[in-house]
Amino acid sequence: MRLLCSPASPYSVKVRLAAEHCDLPLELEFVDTTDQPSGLVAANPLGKIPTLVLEDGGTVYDSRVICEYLDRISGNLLIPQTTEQWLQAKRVEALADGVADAAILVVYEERFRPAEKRHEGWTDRQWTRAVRGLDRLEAEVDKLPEALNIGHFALAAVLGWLNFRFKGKWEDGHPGLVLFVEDFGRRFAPFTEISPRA
Ligand SMILES: N[C@@H](CCC(=O)N[C@@H](CS)C(=O)NCC(=O)O)C(=O)O
Repeated sequence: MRLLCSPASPYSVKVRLAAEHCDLPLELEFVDTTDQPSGLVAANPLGKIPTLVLEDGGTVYDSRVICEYLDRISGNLLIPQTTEQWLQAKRVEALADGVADAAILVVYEERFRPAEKRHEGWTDRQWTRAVRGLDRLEAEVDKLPEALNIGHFALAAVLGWLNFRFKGKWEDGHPGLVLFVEDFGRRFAPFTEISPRA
């Protein structure tokens, strides 16, 4: 299986951690989405990463669907099956992805919009949303089970990405999350190599 991805992308990192956990090897193809390369758009009309290309040429996106696919083919190594634990893991994943969705818009505003066209109210709104998500994750982090699941991987991916893009800006009021991401490489060694980077 080939994963179109980027070393900086939080959603790509989530999928790579999940695949490591399931012991499913992925061939990585790093893609720069800026120019919407034709190979990416052919695989995923949305032009987004991560996108998984299967042996038979079939494609899987977005990151949540890819993780569900990895869970299915690994015999449910990622997603708990009891309703209560499933709900907790999927809520943490949705919150972590939602924090990334909001904060990435702040990055894109600066990257893609000329300074005179930027709208501070818009980026403030996104950042406030991201912080509200982090506040809720801070309340949830100690309740996560010992056995790693998709919630842990989504959380580690977004916090690693915040450390990469927003160091010094997200930690206040989130000591439990700071501890979680500092400690995650000891709990799950591949994180040290895979955590978001340029
Ligand atoms: N909901 C998607 C989000 C994917 C996403 O936004 N990926 C970013 C990179 S981190 C991307 O491809 N951006 C390119 C663009 O928006 O043009 C997922 O979970 O996979």
